[in-house]
Amino acid sequence: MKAKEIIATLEKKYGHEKEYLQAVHEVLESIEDVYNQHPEFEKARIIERLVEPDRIFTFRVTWVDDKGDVQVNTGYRVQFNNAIGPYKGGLRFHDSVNISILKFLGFEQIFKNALTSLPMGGGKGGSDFSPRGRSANEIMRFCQAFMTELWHNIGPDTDVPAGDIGVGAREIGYLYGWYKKLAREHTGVLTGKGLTWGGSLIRPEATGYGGVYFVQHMLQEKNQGLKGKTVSISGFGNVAWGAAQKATELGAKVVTVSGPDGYIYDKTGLDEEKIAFMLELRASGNDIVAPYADKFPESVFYAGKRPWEVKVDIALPCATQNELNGEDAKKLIANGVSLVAEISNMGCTPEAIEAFQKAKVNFAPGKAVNAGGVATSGLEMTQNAAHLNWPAEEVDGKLHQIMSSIHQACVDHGKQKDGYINYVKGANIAGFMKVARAMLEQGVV
Ligand code: 2IT
Repeated sequence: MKAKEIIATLEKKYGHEKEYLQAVHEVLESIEDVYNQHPEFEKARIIERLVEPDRIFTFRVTWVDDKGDVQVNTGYRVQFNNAIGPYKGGLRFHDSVNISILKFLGFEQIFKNALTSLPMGGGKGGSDFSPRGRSANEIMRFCQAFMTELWHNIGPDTDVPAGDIGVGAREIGYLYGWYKKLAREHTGVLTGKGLTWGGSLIRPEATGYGGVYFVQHMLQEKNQGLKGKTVSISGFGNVAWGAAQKATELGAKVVTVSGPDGYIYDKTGLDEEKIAFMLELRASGNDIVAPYADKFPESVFYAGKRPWEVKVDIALPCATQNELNGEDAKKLIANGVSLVAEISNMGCTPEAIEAFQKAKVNFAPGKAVNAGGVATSGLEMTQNAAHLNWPAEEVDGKLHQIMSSIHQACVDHGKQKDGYINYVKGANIAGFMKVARAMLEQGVV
């Protein structure tokens, strides 16, 4: 395989899909050497098959808003690869959603899911509908219209969607209710369900918790710990709050949160009361953060800015793709950052990653760091299939184990001669090898 040639072919075909090309580029660059040591991969055209989704569904979603006006959105499901298990991955509801973003997310999901060691393939879906500013009734009608189109293409052994940006417990509830009505089956077809109807304890906080457990391992590798470290976090959605809570619990000081309106710098650090305030603000349908500074006068709100200009030991992007660019990386490095871990998917641009690696900053990519979310979805699937519920300690214990084994896989495949751990390379190689071998064993399909 020549990574450059494959990328050139994809650029010709999908030149406008920049996030998808970015994600493919990163993986191919990492695995090229290992791939070329396996002529059987080349013979079976593993990489050409892997970069193209198995299939993509696109559908119109029509619904009526509270004013009685008809609204039209586009829905998608990308079934990317099911070599090691049913397609698995979230649904994103946000006005920025397009096919490039969902293909990048679906592609990343293949390797992330492989890293969890659980039997899950890669998929992703969503819509250009944004729940922000919509009433609960509007969201319900949208979810029902969306599921009317999607339901016959998913199933507990076929494709199991979950949440992502804009899809939390409320949306999963509406989607599940409508699936159940259409399929006449109460089955584990979605994850992130409510606790009384098949959901798993720890799933809501799992992405953030898992991310912080991964960071603990990165620190341990250098004989360090989280205690006393200052941490900047971006966002305050499904992912950031779990990260903020766990990092705080383990003795770190989280000094930023952010939203579409700007960021908050709180030099005294988040605590339980502040996290509860942010969760309430979110539950009211707001993802802005400015009210935090009104409530807690020791903090400052910076309108329209991102938190990467703050001097910290650890930076954790938790919001969305490409939210930390080369310039941000330079600022963090100049301010002496020692560890950056993406909890968002592809949170850093290629320029930012290159800058961190050049400066030997301990850096790890989303597909390893945030895999605890989908791993706990996998644990929810196991509980559903066995018709039982595990206690929180059992789920959390398994999550710990999984994050530790992902970290070890990254070290095994990414440790360089000088001792620097290239987690990007490690994660990509470990995830890829598992999927490639499964594809090879299953023949040309
Ligand atoms: O990006 C992700 O891994 C998720 N949004 C979670 C996917 C899942 O199926 O739990």
